[in-house]
Amino acid sequence: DSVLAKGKFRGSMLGSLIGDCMGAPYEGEEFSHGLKTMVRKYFDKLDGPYFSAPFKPYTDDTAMTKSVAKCLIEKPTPLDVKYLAKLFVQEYFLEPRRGYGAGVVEVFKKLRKNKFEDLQRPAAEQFNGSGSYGNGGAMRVAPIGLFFNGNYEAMIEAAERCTRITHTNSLGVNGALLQCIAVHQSFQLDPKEKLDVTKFADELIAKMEIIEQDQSGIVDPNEPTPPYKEQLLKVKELLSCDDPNDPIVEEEVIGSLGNSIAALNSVPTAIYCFLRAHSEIPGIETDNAFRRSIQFAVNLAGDCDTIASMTGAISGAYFGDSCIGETMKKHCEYHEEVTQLADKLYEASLIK
Ligand code: F2R
Ligand code: MG
Ligand code: MG
Ligand code: MG
Repeated sequence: DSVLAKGKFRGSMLGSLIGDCMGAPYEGEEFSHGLKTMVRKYFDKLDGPYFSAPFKPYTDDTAMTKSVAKCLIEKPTPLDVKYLAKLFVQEYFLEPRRGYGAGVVEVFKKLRKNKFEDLQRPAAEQFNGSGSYGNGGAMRVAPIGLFFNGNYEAMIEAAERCTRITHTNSLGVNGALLQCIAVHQSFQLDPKEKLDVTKFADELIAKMEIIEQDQSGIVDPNEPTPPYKEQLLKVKELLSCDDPNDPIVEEEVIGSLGNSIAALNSVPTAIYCFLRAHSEIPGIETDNAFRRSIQFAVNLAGDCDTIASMTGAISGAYFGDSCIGETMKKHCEYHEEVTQLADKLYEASLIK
């Protein structure tokens, strides 16, 4: 049991690192069949024997995830948001060229200027006061989904407080909550039992229904379906109509769910990649469902470092680290440190 849990912490943390490193070279590209072929060659090579090559560098996704894990390890509960904000800012000014979002840098500068006395205002002022709806909250949330297993309420509260340091738009916040819940659900499942993908999606829908209702107050039957619930219904729809003779292709996923930096158009996409990879995908020759999920996410292009990173976090929390190919792992910058962080996070989660 503890071996399984420890492997799941490593799997999820390494999965998010690998997705980031593997997707980063293609971030911002448009989907094309040429790109998909390039991605296939790249994954095939990294599934073979070890060869020496420069590291694939990680980006802001991993830089911020590291800080969240560090904060939970050093100052377990309740989440110390002031300390976490300092870690984010410190990390940014140490290595500003990790591909951070264009807006979030403003938050870091304001936090540093106000000496972390006001943690709320800088994020709230973003985008003329509407707050960021980017996926920056979701991309770093996995450690929280792992750490708080067994305490759902505390997990949701910590994920929301972690996100609000930089993102206050309800789409940015709820996207982070959805990603956190997906990691948490995966963590709790036994990878030896066959995954019921419809049930997994239904459980996410039920939880998001409560979260999205809380904000709008009373439910009016004439109200439109709330945004995340609507996206998750599309995830189910895509999963259910996947006919092996006419498989769902990348263009359909991009057209239906999206592949952008908006949390609404990337978190449900990552969940789809994880669930879809439980069956074979044409053009991805592997028996390894973990690899399949990340490769499919990278194929989507667009914000594929982040979508693949979020997919890897969910997949790794389900399968554990035993599913991760050694060569692929060893080509990612910081993989040893991430393994150590995952182990420390696991230890901290036992004594919280
Ligand atoms: N920033 C990137 N990729 C761009 C290119 C990087 C390049 N490779 C390089 O090296 O320079 N990737 C990273 O950013 C995403 C996470 O972003 P985050 O943390 O959410 O940042 P931000 O700035 O808050 O939001 C991102 C953009 O979304 C738009 N946006 C958000 N809310 C908005 C609103 N209310 N109104 C209008 N626009 C809004 C803005 O364009 C923001 O800049 C990840 O992909 C990560 O990998
Ligand atoms: Mg990035
Ligand atoms: Mg089709
Ligand atoms: Mg990205």
